[in-house]
Parts: sequence; C-alpha cells; structure tokens
Amino acid sequence: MASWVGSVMIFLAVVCLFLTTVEPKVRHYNFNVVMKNFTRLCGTKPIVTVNGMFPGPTLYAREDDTVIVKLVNNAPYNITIHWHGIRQLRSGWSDGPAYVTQCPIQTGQTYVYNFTITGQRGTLLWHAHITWLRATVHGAIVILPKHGVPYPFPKPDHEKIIVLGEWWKSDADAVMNQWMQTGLPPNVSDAHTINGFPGPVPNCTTSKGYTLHVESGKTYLIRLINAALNEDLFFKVAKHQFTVVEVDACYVKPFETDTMYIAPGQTTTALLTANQKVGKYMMAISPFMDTSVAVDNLTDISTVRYKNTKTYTPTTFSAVPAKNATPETFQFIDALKSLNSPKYPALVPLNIDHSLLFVVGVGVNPCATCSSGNRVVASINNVTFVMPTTPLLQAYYYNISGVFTDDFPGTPVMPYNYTGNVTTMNMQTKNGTRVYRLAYNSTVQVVLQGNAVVAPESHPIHLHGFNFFVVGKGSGNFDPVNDPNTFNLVDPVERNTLNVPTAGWAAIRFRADNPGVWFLHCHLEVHTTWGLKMAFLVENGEGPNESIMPPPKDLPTC
Ligand SMILES: *[C@@H]1O[C@H](CO)[C@@H](O)[C@H](O)[C@H]1NC(C)=O
Ligand SMILES: *[C@@H]1O[C@H](CO)[C@@H](O)[C@H](O)[C@H]1NC(C)=O
Ligand SMILES: *[C@@H]1O[C@H](CO)[C@@H](O)[C@H](O)[C@H]1NC(C)=O
Ligand SMILES: *[C@@H]1O[C@H](CO)[C@@H](O)[C@H](O)[C@H]1NC(C)=O
Ligand SMILES: *[C@@H]1O[C@H](CO)[C@@H](O)[C@H](O)[C@H]1NC(C)=O
Ligand SMILES: *[C@@H]1O[C@H](CO)[C@@H](O)[C@H](O)[C@H]1NC(C)=O
Ligand SMILES: *[C@@H]1O[C@H](CO)[C@@H](O)[C@H](O)[C@H]1NC(C)=O
Ligand SMILES: *[C@@H]1O[C@H](CO)[C@@H](O)[C@H](O)[C@H]1NC(C)=O
Ligand SMILES: *[C@@H]1O[C@H](CO)[C@@H](O)[C@H](O)[C@H]1NC(C)=O
Ligand SMILES: *[C@@H]1O[C@H](CO)[C@@H](O)[C@H](O)[C@H]1NC(C)=O
Ligand SMILES: *[C@@H]1O[C@H](CO)[C@@H](O)[C@H](O)[C@H]1NC(C)=O
Ligand SMILES: *[C@@H]1O[C@H](CO)[C@@H](O)[C@H](O)[C@H]1NC(C)=O
Ligand SMILES: [Cu+2]
Repeated sequence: MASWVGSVMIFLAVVCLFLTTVEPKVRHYNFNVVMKNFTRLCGTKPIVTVNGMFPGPTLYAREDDTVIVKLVNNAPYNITIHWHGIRQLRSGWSDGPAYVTQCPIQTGQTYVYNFTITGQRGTLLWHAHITWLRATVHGAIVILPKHGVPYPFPKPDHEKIIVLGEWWKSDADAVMNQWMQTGLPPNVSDAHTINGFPGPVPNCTTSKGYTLHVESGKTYLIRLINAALNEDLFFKVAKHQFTVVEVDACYVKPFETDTMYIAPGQTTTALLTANQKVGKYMMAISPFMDTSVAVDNLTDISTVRYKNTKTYTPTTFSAVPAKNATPETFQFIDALKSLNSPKYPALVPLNIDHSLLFVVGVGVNPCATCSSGNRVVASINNVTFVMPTTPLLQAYYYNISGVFTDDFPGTPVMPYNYTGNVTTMNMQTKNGTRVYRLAYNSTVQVVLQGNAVVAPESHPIHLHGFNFFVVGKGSGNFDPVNDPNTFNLVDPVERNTLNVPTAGWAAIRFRADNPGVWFLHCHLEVHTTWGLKMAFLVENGEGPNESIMPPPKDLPTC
C-alpha cells in the first residue's frame, strides 16, 4: 500500500516537473536553405526551400518566448528572412529586410535570428525578404497564448494551417529580372497554391489539389495565411461558414462569413465546424482585382474531406467570387473590429504628433537600358525608393553618411487630384533613398491615398516593427476636413498589413515606441520591386529599455 502511494507520489511529482518545464522559454529552430525538386509542381526545376519543405516549417511559440533561428544558407542565392508581424521590440537586427536592417546572408554563410515575442498572439508568417525568393521561401508562425491563458473564443478541437501562394514555372527571380530588362510588368503566376499544392494545372499531369481532412462534428481553428507575391485572394469552402476571430495576431470581435478576403502579408484565423453531411466539399482560392491589371485567373481547386466519406465527387459552389467583387472585399474589411475587451484593449492614439499623407501608385520613367525604352515604377509621394548597398539600420547605428537622407516628404510636394482625371499627368517619379524621422513614443497618423496615375489599384501596405489601427477608409480623395469625423477611434482593427482600396484611401495610427529603422511597403512584391517603399527611422528614447540593442556579432556584412 505504502509503496503504491509512494509510486503515485513520485509519478505526480514527475508530472508536475514535466508540466512546469514542458514549455521552454527559448525555442530553437534550424533553417537550412536548400534547393529541392517537387514533382507536384510539374517539372524538374528545383526551387529554393527551407529544410526542403514547401511551405517551410511552422514556427511555434508562446507569447513571451524567445525564438532563436539559426539559418544556414546552402542555396546559390543571397537570402534574408523576415518574421512578418513580429514587433521586434528593440531587436531590429532580426527583422530581416535586405539592405534595410541587414546585409544578405550569402551562400555558405550563417546568421542567428534572435527575438522575443511580446504582447502578441495568433497567426503570422515568415518569408524571405530579398528579390522574389519569398515565392517559395515562406511558412507559418503560430503564437499561442501564455500558459494557462485561454483563447477568447470557444476552444477548437483541432488547428489547421492553410498557406496560400503563387507559383511560376520559371524561377521567380527570372520573372522579376524580366522587368529589369524590358521595363514592362512581369508575367503573372502560372498557378495558385494551397499548402504548396497547385490544384489542376493545364499541361501538368503530376499536379494535384490539397486535401483538408476533417471529422464530422469537430471544430477547426483555420490559420489562413496569404503568402502569395502579387495577388489578393478569396478563399471559400462549399456549404461551410467561417467565424473570424483574429487577424495579423490581434483578436477581433467574432463574425461569420462564407468568403474570406485576404491580401498578401495578411493572416486570418477563423473557426470552421464540420457540420455538413459526411462528404467532400470544394475548397478554392481565386484572385481579386477590380481594375484592368492582369492577374493569374486560375482557380486552385482543393478539397475538404470528411472522415469515412464514400463520395467521389465533391459538393461544389456555383461560382467563385467575381474577380472584381469589390463589395465582397469591403464587407469583409468593414466587419473587422478590435476585440477591445478589458484584457485586450484597443489603445488607439488620440493625439497625433505627425499627420502624414502618403500618395501611393505606379508611374513610368524613361529607361535607356530597357528594351521598351521605359520602365514601370512605383512610388510614395512621388519618391521611387532606391535600395542602398549599405543597410539603413547599420548606416544609422554607425553614423555612416551618404547612405540615406531623412527628408522623406510627409505630404505630397505637388498636390493634385489623385483619383481624378490624370490622363495628361506627367507620370514620372524621382529616385530617392529617404527616410522619415520620428522621436521615440511620438504618435503618427498616415493616410494612404491611392492614385489613378497609370492605373488605380488596391495596395496591401505593410509596416514593419509596429501594429497599427486602421481608423478609416473611403473612396476618392481623402478630405482632411470631413473624413476624420468618420474615424473609428474606439474599436478599429489592429494589424500590420492594411488594404488601401482602389482609387481610395485608408488611415492608420500608431505610436512610435520601437526604436530602429522600419520598412513600410506595398506587399504586392511587384510594387515593392518597382519602388513603392520607404522607411521610418525611430530614434532612441531614454535609457537602454528605450534604445535599440547592440547588433549581434554574426550580423552579415555586405
Ligand atoms: C532536380 O531535377 C533535375 C532533373 O532531374 C536534376 O538535374 C537536379 O539535380 C535536381 N535538383 C535537385 C536539387 O534535386
Ligand atoms: C539572444 O539575445 C539576447 C539579448 O536579447 C541575448 O541575451 C542572448 O544571448 C541571445 N541568444 C543567442 C543564442 O544569440
Ligand atoms: C513570360 O511569359 C512569356 C509568354 O508566355 C514567356 O515567353 C516567357 O518565357 C515568360 N518569362 C519568364 C521569365 O518565365
Ligand atoms: C498545353 O500544351 C499544348 C501542346 O503543347 C499547347 O498547345 C498549349 O498552349 C498548352 N497550354 C497551356 C495552357 O500551356
Ligand atoms: C484567364 O486568362 C487567360 C489568359 O489571359 C484567358 O485565355 C482565359 O480566358 C481567362 N479565363 C477566365 C476564366 O477568365
Ligand atoms: C533611378 O534608380 C534606378 C535604379 O534603381 C536607375 O536604374 C535609374 O537610372 C535611376 N534614375 C535616375 C533618373 O537617376
Ligand atoms: C553616432 O552619433 C551619435 C550622436 O551624434 C553618438 O551618440 C553615437 O555614439 C555615434 N555612434 C557611433 C557608433 O559612432
Ligand atoms: C477630382 O476628379 C474627380 C473625377 O474627375 C472629380 O469628380 C472631382 O471633382 C475632382 N476633384 C477636385 C477637387 O477637383
Ligand atoms: C480627361 O482629361 C482629358 C484631357 O484634359 C480630356 O480629353 C478627357 O475628356 C477627360 N476625361 C474625362 C472622363 O473627363
Ligand atoms: C514627380 O517627380 C518628377 C521628377 O522630378 C516630376 O517630373 C513630376 O512632376 C513629379 N510629380 C509629382 C506629382 O510631384
Ligand atoms: C508615451 O507617451 C504617453 C502619452 O503621450 C505617455 O503616457 C507614456 O508614458 C509615454 N511612454 C513612454 C515610455 O515614454
Ligand atoms: C549578394 O550580396 C552581396 C552583399 O550585398 C552582394 O555584393 C552581391 O552582389 C549579392 N549577390 C547577388 C547575386 O545579388
Ligand atoms: Cu501596391
């Protein structure tokens, strides 16, 4: 009897020890960048991968954990990785954009990314942040709540990650280089992918769709990530509803929808209950584009499959959303509101120190080396950002002059009717490597105004180093007198990538409480390549806790 009790006691002690140590505060990952062939991608052309996986490995952590990723580059490309949406408080050296916060990790080199996750929980993504490598070098980040802290929604039975992407038959960098040579827009992708599966692709016998396995009656937390390069997407499952609970690792007030709208760089976490007849259901992604810009219009057709189904033909939906279904995108965006509970308050800045207007769009410059004689470019406030060869953060930290200037225009130098009749406009832009300087803890409002020069287009704009609140949006030109009266300063959605509507505007607010140099750019890779990017330089505050950390010893050099 005594020995029996003793054994139970020892067992319980071991269980307790296990429970208290099971969650390491430091999570170690090895990222080996290697080339790999995939027959499901219809060819023998190897792609750049992390650990031979496409999508790459999922990074799991809890809020407050430190993540250490040791990257070894064994591929014949320069590479960097961005932990998209991770705040990187004072740890800008681990943010990742090439020539902004670090030099590339060259073939044969190693770099250790080291960051702590503070005040965030939900789904994010990581991806390469150099040339077009993120086409195949990307994966999910799952941040679980702190130990013992429940989700603010019903606990799901299971969790599933769905990564959406775009795939080219050619090397993605070759597609980008085509623009450099011709000056013309590069080719659209050859297929969309769901977790690396392109669905049926013309002239490709080895391609197939992804299958999401579910069990009748169970609820699934779907962590949806748009890792595509250039396309906003719709995501649908026949006969099933989603309850959206979080975007960009920020909880939202739950709402129901049968269609998800998601732009590159955005993440959406939603509950899906397998509450239909046991069977197979079509799951599909299709592009959104409400203006005359070419997109890959191939729908990726995949399947949700119930356990024990004997059905061969999936239940389909009558049609994917129309390519130009703007109202469906607005319905989705407008439904997003911060949870704004006592535990998760929406701390919207109310007094603004810097009120900025950034006009974003496409232009055309003469180009002597381009086969077309011109080059399509993109700009913010008419500045086409030219990448430096010394990273901005190093230049700032080590006082290296001649790399950038801090005179980025906070408002357009020459205002015009941005969304009006601009048919006779001069479409040229100015080159520049200019940043906008902010004092520590200052508050910022940026109205992102789309223009109609060349073609109006919606832009998913991403800010590194911060979350922001999307306080308003509208069509046409922003009206600085009347539009602020329509702002939601109570429960606006908090996120890191917003949708600027076609020929319209959207306003964001944030507090500059993270010292460093932080990239802001369109997350359509094609627009970033063309120059739709800039950076904020946030000065140190007082003392070490308000200052950027010293750079790590293994920081790559150029
Ligand atoms: C990919 O397949 C091609 C053709 O079979 C082969 O030449 C190449 O070595 C393979 N590459 C890798 C990284 O496996
Ligand atoms: C990660 O950074 C912290 C400082 O924030 C440092 O103490 C720690 O040694 C670093 N770890 C590694 C493995 O570089
Ligand atoms: C782009 O598309 C054209 C026409 O289909 C094709 O000839 C060309 O090879 C493609 N370019 C790349 C880099 O794949
Ligand atoms: C498929 O292959 C056929 C025959 O080679 C060709 O005519 C057709 O254009 C191809 N279709 C696509 C979509 O590539
Ligand atoms: C998709 O685009 C191709 C080429 O641009 C075109 O031939 C085809 O008709 C389009 N399909 C649909 C469904 O719009
Ligand atoms: C602007 O920068 C690009 C490189 O990004 C260069 O090719 C082009 O010549 C520059 N244009 C001018 C007018 O300096
Ligand atoms: C850069 O300049 C600032 C102020 O001018 C100075 O405080 C800092 O020590 C300098 N940093 C380096 C690395 O020289
Ligand atoms: C801008 O252009 C639009 C469309 O042509 C027109 O309706 C609007 O009145 C113009 N706004 C101003 C301020 O001129
Ligand atoms: C736009 O302006 C051009 C040149 O001023 C004019 O010819 C054209 O009719 C205008 N278009 C519209 C829709 O107002
Ligand atoms: C943008 O800059 C170019 C080059 O300096 C100039 O020609 C053009 O008028 C400017 N456009 C605007 C809208 O400021
Ligand atoms: C930032 O500013 C706010 C008020 O604008 C103030 O309440 C807060 O204490 C400041 N934070 C720091 C770290 O200085
Ligand atoms: C790789 O990065 C280094 C350092 O910036 C640069 O010198 C080199 O040209 C890059 N290689 C390629 C292929 O871009
Ligand atoms: Cu864009």
